[in-house]
Amino acid sequence: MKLTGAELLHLRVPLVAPFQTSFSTQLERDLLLVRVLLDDQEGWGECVSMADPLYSPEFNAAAALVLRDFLVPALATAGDVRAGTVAHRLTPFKGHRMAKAALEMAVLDAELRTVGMPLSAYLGSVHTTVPSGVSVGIQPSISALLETVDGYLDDGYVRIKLKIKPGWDLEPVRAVRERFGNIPLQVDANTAYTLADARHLALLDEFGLLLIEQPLEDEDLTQHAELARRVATPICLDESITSAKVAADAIRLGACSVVNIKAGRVGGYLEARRVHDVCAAYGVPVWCGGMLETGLGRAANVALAALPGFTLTGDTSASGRFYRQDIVTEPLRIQDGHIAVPTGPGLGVEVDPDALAAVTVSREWLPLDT
Ligand code: OSB
Ligand code: MG
Repeated sequence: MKLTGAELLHLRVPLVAPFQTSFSTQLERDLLLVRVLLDDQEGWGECVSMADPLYSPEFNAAAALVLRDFLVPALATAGDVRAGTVAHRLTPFKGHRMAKAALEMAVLDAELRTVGMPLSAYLGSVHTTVPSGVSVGIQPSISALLETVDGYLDDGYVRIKLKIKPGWDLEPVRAVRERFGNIPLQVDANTAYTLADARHLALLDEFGLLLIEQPLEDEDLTQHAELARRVATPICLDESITSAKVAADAIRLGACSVVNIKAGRVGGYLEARRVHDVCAAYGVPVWCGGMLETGLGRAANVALAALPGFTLTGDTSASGRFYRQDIVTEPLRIQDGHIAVPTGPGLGVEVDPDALAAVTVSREWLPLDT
């Protein structure tokens, strides 16, 4: 198929409540979407980068630039464009995995719609629903935290993840354990600690957490391996895992015993499947992370999370966890603690033009021959 059009959309979507992590407090999702036309069949991609380079080196303005100046022109001159070869076409350009992932996702959506195949079937998914976990931001107080967690448990979420940072770690975990007992519970530090904190992090061991996610910096694989020897709680990597190769290295080094897979972080859903395959070969459980996606990215994540190696509950929450008004016509809903895997062709969800217009800051057609 031929790339006959590509459009970038910049959105600002209000969040239902502020989302605080060790690296930022967000009140809205500043978001980049990619819309492609392949032989005039539309496809949508969602870029997981944020407005600022605080979670990853990528950020929205840079992703827009690299898509406009390099990635989209490379596909436009490639002749036949197929999802399975997009990553190969973009290999000459270093890094920028989130931007590449968004473009590949849009091509996947368009291609699968032309053949009537759901993304889940293309990826090899084996489940029709996936369990739904929720990521709970850092709260202004312990009482606010307990109230927030209580609300999510009421909604039916089957696993709680608490964001932690130095000064907000033992106390919130203890409070949640004391109040809610032995619920499936894990924590995410988003690189906020150093190896010097090993003894402190080992104090989390008594709480029986499922895992500690990304305690140290992205590039600290050896230090994570050292930390893993000093704490009993399993170490899970998020930011560090940028490809299937890095996942293999991290596992071989003993840097992690669990992997969080985010398609955007590794360059797309096809590389995400390879990360899943590598982890499965090593017997390492994986789960699907989230990046405050709208229904588009959420639908694709749920399809990915339905692969057989996703044996841990992911941050695959309902649209309503972050957004009062999603941009898709059928927002993803939690039912009995699970989210249904979309069954329609491509992403299996449709953009609601009015809802999209209400949060769109700008749209730009990209030149295809520069
Ligand atoms: O580290 O998993 C993370 C959100 C933005 C950036 C990084 C992370 C997160 C989350 C929320 O934890 C995941 C979600 O539910 O979308
Ligand atoms: Mg994380």
